[in-house]
This record gives sequence, C-alpha cells and structure tokens, in this order.
Amino acid sequence: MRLDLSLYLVTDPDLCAKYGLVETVVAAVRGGVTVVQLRDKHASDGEMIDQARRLKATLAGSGVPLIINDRLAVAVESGADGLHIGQDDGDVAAARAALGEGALLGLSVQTPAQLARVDLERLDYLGLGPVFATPSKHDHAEPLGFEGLAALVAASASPTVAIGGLKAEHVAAVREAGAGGLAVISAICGRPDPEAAARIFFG
Ligand code: TZP
Ligand code: MG
Repeated sequence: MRLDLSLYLVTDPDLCAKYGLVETVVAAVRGGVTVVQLRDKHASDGEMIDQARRLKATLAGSGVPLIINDRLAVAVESGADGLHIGQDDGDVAAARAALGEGALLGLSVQTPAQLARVDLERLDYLGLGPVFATPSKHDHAEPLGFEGLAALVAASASPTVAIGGLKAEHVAAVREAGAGGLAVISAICGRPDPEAAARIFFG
C-alpha cells in the first residue's frame, strides 16, 4: 500500500476512549489522516488482533494503511498493512522476513547513534522523536527539538515522520526540518472533534 506520512495517527486506548477507537479513527480519516497505527501496551494479542481486524474493515477502500505497534504476531495474524517497532522491540531483519516484502515496516529512532545502526534497506520509514516531551509516552527519550529533528532527518536516507508533542501549529517547523509528516496521539484522540482536529493540520 502507498505510504503517505503527512498525518499519521497513533491510537491510545485511554486517549481515544472519548468516542471509542473505531469512531475516532473514522473521524480522523474523514479529517485527512493518511496512516493509522494501532498502539496498545496492555491489550492481549487476541484483543489486539480483534481490534486490528475491526480497524482494517473500517479502513477498507480508504487507501489509509493500518500499522500495528510492537507486535509482529498481531501484524501477521490480523492482516494489517504493516508493523512499527521501537529500538527494543526486536530485530528488523526478522520482522521483515515474517511480514514479507509487501508489508510496511517502520522503526523508531531517537539518536544519531541509533540511526547509524539502522538497517534502512528493510525499512519503509523512520519515526523520529520525541520532538517535545509528552505525557502520552511515559518512558520517552530526551526530546530532540526541531534542531535535533532536522539533524536526524538530514542523516536519514528513508522517509521520516516526526512524533512527540506535535500539534497543527508545528506543521511548518516539521516540514522545515525536512520530515515527511507528523505522527500524533493527543492532537486528535480525545479532542472534542477528532475530524476537525485532523483537518486543521492541512491548513
Ligand atoms: N513515541 C514517541 S512520543 C509518543 C510516541 C508513541 C507519543 C506521542 O503522543 P502525543 O500525544 O502526540 O505527544
Ligand atoms: Mg515499541
């Protein structure tokens, strides 16, 4: 599936609870979200497979890919379009082998040292962040700021998406740093109107 990283929604079971996962995703896609990542640190694999199948059905025909956070088995079992892993979530080569060439595979990178070790050939994109400190991820790394983001983007030979504390007001600065888009949780999930909240990213 084609990858447009412009506005990448990462879901969170608590922050998206206001309207529920599916309703929030439907609204966000109406508002222009271009990628959806299912992220749930506490659900069982079985629960996450069910959620992923529901989301996949919801997204059918939209052209918006569904990516699973962390869990390779869920990505494979659910028929999602891809997987996003962090630095401690296992091996890129093993994930690519299990997913096959057609799936999307993304990796989180926080530092130039991590970037230097990345197996870019097997990846479709890099998630760079956090740009700012954020309450949405408790164990996040040291924030990069826009300068740190720009340095990582400049050293990345892959498409990139920035994450961490980003709001619509940061679109211009993220673009200026050279990233391909913005990944957000709280700028959409839990907003009074998730569709409008997505739409304002496009001006
Ligand atoms: N990875 C780095 S920061 C972050 C993740 C999953 C959370 C982003 O959430 P928010 O609400 O957009 O700051
Ligand atoms: Mg992870």
